[in-house]
Amino acid sequence: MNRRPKLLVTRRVFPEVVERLQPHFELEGNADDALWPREELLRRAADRDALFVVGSDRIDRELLDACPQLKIVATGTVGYNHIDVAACAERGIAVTNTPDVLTEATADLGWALLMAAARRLSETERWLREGRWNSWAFDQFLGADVHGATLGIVGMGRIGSAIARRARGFSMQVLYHNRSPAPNEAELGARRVALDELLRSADHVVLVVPYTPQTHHLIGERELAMMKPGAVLVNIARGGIVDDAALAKALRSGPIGAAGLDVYENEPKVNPALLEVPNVVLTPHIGSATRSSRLGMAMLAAENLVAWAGGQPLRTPVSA
Ligand code: 8YV
Repeated sequence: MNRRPKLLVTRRVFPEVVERLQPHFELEGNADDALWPREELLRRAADRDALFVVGSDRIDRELLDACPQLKIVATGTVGYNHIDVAACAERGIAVTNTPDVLTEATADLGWALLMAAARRLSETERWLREGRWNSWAFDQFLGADVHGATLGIVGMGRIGSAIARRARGFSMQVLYHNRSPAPNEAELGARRVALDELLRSADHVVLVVPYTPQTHHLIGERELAMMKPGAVLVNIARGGIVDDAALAKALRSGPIGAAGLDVYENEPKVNPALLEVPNVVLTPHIGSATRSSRLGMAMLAAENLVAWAGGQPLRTPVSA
């Protein structure tokens, strides 16, 4: 290619990331961070060699058909369930993601949600702000212990491992469910069990598996019914792994005690039934939202694109 390749960056990115990309590409960005309707994305992407996308951009066969020149899709996220990787591979289109740079920040948020849900932080703060705090009582707002409890981690990848490491500081037993044994299980002091056993034995459960057809509604009515009385469920992975309607029901009728959610089935819409239950802490998909982490993600996507433009090996390719 004699000309600079054409790149579309679908969302506003940090100025230093634009600077990194600019010399290598004919760049179209989205400085206003406008939410483009699907047709606009298809239209803007149509003549592009490269795309820098995020989780809300669906990269499917329809989009690929509309982009005959496309050679690389770099997503500024670690999850890539929004990309049809097999369809990209068939067409020789490379795909890259952003592992590692968000691991610790996302594990921190998982931990924050666990603590907040177990100790009823959102619920009690709302109550305090409403001016309802008149007296103290021994049995007021009793929550669940986190320290010394058994933690169940579903998905023992990078983020699962980072959560398990934190659990040691809270003297917790760690169970995990994963397709294959984690190579670091001895170091983490974690024991691999079947999902049903994990749900029955863990005091608290954190979900960190990728979203795939196999993990769709992995946690539904049946699984929620198996959980321990008062247990906390945290989802920092993807909406759709939990059946949100079933969860809202279980939060009302038990046995689980509370939940902490960062992701939802129809993001950014939240199931109204979840908004009505007091014992759930809700955050708007902020797992990776620290400056260092988000800058790291955007820069890693840019580094992949620059490597591609220079004919160098990709930094973090995704394989079909
Ligand atoms: C992103 C995430 O913030 O990287 C991922 O897969 O879920 C988050 O870190 C989000 O996907 C932005 O689209």
